[in-house]
Amino acid sequence: MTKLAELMMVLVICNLVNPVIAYQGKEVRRISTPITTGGKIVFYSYRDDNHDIYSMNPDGSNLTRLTNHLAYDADPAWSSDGSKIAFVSNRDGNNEIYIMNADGTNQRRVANNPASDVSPSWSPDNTKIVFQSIRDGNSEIYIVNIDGTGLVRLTNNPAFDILPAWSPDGNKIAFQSDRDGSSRIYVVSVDGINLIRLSNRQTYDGAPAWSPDGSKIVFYSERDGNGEIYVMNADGTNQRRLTQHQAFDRFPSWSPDGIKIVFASSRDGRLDSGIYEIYTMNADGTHQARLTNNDWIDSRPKWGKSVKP
Ligand SMILES: [Ca+2]
Ligand SMILES: [Ca+2]
Ligand SMILES: [Ca+2]
Ligand SMILES: [Ca+2]
Repeated sequence: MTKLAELMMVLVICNLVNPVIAYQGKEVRRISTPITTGGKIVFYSYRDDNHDIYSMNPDGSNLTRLTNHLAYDADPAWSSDGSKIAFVSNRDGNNEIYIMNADGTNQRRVANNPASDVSPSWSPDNTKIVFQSIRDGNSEIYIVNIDGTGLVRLTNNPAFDILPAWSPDGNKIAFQSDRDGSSRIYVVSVDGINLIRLSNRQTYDGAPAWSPDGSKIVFYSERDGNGEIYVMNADGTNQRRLTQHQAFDRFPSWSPDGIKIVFASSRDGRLDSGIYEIYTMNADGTHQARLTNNDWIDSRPKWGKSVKP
């Protein structure tokens, strides 16, 4: 066997069993990363009569409780590199944005304001967080540095401006607003200009989430009579339904490789109970599968990247 063939065999075995292997006294690292659906899914759960943040593998295994506090802990959001999670807690008296490591350690408050601050989403460079707050009298979208400095208000409208999502290219924020009557989805530049409305239905649209390449937005809509997950191009064209169930299907989030979408649904026999479970499906709506199964609310799932060692 030639040296090259021997090396190739080592690399193949290395890819199958272990990312790092010794070859002739030197460390050989894998040369390609296999396609996966990414890292863990983070969500909040009301199990044990207490809102807390949990993570699990994309198949529902390895459930891990990340917060363990008597306060309300919810709205988790992965940093773009999968190393940290932003979340909401009222442990210090009212809803604030907090950050923790992916394993739940080092929980710390980003800012402090007597108003309710919720629904964080990270900038792609992980230096800022966009969130919603009622600190100026009604719900508006704000951006803040993760050390709590540099607060900027992005919207200024008496309507409910909520559920912001930072675009993967860093330039835009998608959000939900009822400023034109019914709730619809808008995109605005991070400097607050170039506001564009992406949906024109009179029914309720909301909860936008970007595809990893920024070309599409997945969202929630009640246009067909009950809450379903829809997808559209990032310019608002080609809107189409992904779920079709009489229960509520909401809060979609794309997997980092773009192949799957995680969402919350009240299907499975609890149609009016408001008991949501976490589900995944392929990005075209096929292969819907339940990940959680209990008598408590599990909701607001977000799919994170694998942290590179
Ligand atoms: Ca809690
Ligand atoms: Ca607050
Ligand atoms: Ca507003
Ligand atoms: Ca439905």
